[in-house]
Amino acid sequence: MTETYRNMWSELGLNLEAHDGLLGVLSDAYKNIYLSQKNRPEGMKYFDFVISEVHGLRIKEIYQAKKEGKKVIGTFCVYVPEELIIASNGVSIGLCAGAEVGSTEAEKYIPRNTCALIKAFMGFKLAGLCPYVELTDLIVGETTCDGKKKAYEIFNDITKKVYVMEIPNMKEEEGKRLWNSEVKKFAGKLEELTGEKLTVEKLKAAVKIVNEKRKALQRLSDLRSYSPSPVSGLDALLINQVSFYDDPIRFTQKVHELCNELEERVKSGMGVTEKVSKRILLSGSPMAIPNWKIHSIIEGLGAIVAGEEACVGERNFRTLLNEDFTSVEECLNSISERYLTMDCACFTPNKERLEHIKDMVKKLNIQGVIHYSLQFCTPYMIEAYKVKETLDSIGVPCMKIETDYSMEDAGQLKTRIEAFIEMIK
Ligand code: BJ8
Repeated sequence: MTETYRNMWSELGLNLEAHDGLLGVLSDAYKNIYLSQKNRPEGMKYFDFVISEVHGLRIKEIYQAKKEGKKVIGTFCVYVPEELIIASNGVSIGLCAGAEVGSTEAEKYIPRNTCALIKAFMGFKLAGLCPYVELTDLIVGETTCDGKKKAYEIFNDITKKVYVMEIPNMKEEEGKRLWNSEVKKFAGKLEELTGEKLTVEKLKAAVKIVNEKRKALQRLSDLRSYSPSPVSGLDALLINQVSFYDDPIRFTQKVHELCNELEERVKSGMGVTEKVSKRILLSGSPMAIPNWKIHSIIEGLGAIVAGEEACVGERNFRTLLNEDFTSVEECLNSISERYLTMDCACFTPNKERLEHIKDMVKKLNIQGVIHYSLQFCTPYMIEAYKVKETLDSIGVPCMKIETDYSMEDAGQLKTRIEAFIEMIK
């Protein structure tokens, strides 16, 4: 990949030497963690290809779209309505990063004890490693956690293209009104940026595209409820990560192709693991690509991750958007309602999340929950208490871990997770 795309990366202003290093590390990690898995479905070949071209072909496609006049909108949060970006003829790209590279650069601007996800998105940009950031015309931030909202101020000084949506902390009437007006303001911002007037037809087409993507991910999630699971948690996590930057129509088709194969596996009782594998739900902070750390530890110990109660997971596709609107206003109202059904720990109170976790435990036949917080991610670290309390009340074992993107604690985590898995009945 390196030679073919060198000119493009150079045009985008990447630090070629550091970027070569990053691709080398990514490719080695992928071989060790993904390609070494046994009995993978054929349908995963497409996603392997996507990863092998993560800074190649997909960047070329987006670059081409941009040359043809499309605007590229980068996002960091599942509260940013993708439908509006697509309806404005834009390309929506998730910019969260899940690797430690660039942290030293980031720490020149933000404290060392900031969550790894924030350090990574700052670090990727500052170290000249992210072609996606360079392609964006607008970067949409949001007032979720304190770390993100303050980091966006600095990120805007660096990139000059950050727009922030105000997300309420509570879901009372005032909060709903605020969010509704933020959705409308964002729609106006997109119209101004792209020169595309939003119409009912454009919105209907965009809502359908995003709903179809959600339905495909829901289908994949349902198939993971079987034991033995027809697909590994690692592979399902990868698909969810890819959902944030692949072309949505092609992605949906490829997920369905994979699901057709998984259904055949289920019919014949074929799984990626033996029937006895213990079934784990991972719940908590988002796992941005290429953060595969906890899944690889759990599955390396012979258990299976059967679901992710997270933004890179169920939170992103749990709820569809109502398609029966007849005006732009109605559509924007539906968008604002749908997005507020999500249950990020940044909200208070956040009882829905506890109910959703119980639902997932039941639907996916979960035997134990690992609550995962990125270090310094206060909302999830604190909400872990209520998650554990809820799971204790229904007799489901729950273990809390706090970690970051480094592998320094991998040995210690492995020991703790192994003991947890052994203790699960
Ligand atoms: S909806 S989880 S994507 S805000 S940056 S909260 S890890 S300390 S990403 Fe998030 Fe939207 Fe919520 Fe989901 Fe913690 Fe880090 Fe903050 Fe983070």
